Amino acid sequence: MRLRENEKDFFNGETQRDQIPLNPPLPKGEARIPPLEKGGQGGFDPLRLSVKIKVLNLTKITQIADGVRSGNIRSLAKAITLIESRNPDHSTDAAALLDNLLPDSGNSIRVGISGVPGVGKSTFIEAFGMHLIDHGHKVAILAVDPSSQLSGGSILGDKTRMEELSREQNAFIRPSPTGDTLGGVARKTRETMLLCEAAGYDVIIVETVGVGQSEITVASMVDFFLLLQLPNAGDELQGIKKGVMEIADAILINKAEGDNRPKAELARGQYLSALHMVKPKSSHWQVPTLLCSALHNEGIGEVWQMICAFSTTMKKHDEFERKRRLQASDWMWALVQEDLKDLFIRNKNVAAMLEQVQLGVSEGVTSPSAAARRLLEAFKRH
Ligand SMILES: Nc1nc2c(ncn2[C@@H]2O[C@H](COP(=O)(O)OP(=O)(O)OP(=O)(O)O)[C@@H](O)[C@H]2O)c(=O)[nH]1
Ligand SMILES: [Mg+2]
Repeated sequence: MRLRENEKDFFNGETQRDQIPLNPPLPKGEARIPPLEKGGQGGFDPLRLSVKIKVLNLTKITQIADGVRSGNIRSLAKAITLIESRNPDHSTDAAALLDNLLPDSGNSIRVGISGVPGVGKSTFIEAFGMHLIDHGHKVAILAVDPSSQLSGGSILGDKTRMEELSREQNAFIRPSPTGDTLGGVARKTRETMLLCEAAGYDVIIVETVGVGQSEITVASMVDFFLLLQLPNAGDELQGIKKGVMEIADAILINKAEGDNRPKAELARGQYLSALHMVKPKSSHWQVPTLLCSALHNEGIGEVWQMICAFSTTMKKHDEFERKRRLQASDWMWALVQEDLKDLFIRNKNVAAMLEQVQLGVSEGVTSPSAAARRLLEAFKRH
């Protein structure tokens, strides 16, 4: 793994001077349980469990956290860079920073937005974001971009389609981080979301392309999931996946202007009847289908009103916080799973036999269950 320039030494050589040992050295071979993060948002590297001693640049962390809390953009950008860093030496600092800011996070509505390429996500976010800013909100736009795994860069959060918004002081647009796995990308986005909340952004938009697992991942980190669709639903409802209908809190048909309007109305009817077949996520929320034209700035205010109505209803029935608590604990388990797998693969007993065992399974010589047992035995021996 090659580290980016800013991942090498986050504190530009000041680390040595300000280092404050947090913990006394451990007896050889003993592991220390890292500090528990309220809300289980992850951030520490389990591979470091066996590392003898943790040093933390507390002064710097406190400075950055204070800067974030006061809404300073440079501090926020610095905090995100630290969170996104792939340098294992930064993971303890990143976790400490998150811990510091966690009590100030959460005061927002988190909105996930998805839809196929070209449906108008960027155009909608530009119009929607401007509407929110006009109404006194501070908006952060983040992205979970599955393609960034391949391209190493972001195609989302593109500032060209969000020209006006990107010039706004009360808007913060952060392109998708790069990562080796979707889980890795989502982990950073989720943590960045908490930083933005601590910085005073009260509407967090998480955008993703409607491809595969990324929608499910985004839905698992937001309060409200909005699915953008095109007006020409047709018989097959654009091949819309049932799974996606199940996670949507609303369907928004974009480009519903001019000649497209009747088609959009027709599509709305089709979605409404399709939605009847889907088990509702909450007995207090009937998933609505709305029409808008992001390009012509029509129907945008209605979307915000609907999200506010959702938030009020969910809070009234105590579902808002309950969902967040569930999401946080699911997230913790997802991180545990991911990190355990990592730990497993890197275990030297496992690594020594992995290739051979895997070959045995693929050639039908060893059964998967026997292979799994052998690997786990080897792991436990360590
Ligand atoms: N007629 C019409 N065109 C729109 C509307 N919204 C977006 N478009 C156009 O549709 C095209 C795609 O819009 P984008 O906002 O880039 O779509 P996107 O979903 O962000 O696309 P990707 O970033 O590729 O996933 C652009 O040419 C927009 O101008 C709308 O409400 N009406
Ligand atoms: Mg776009």
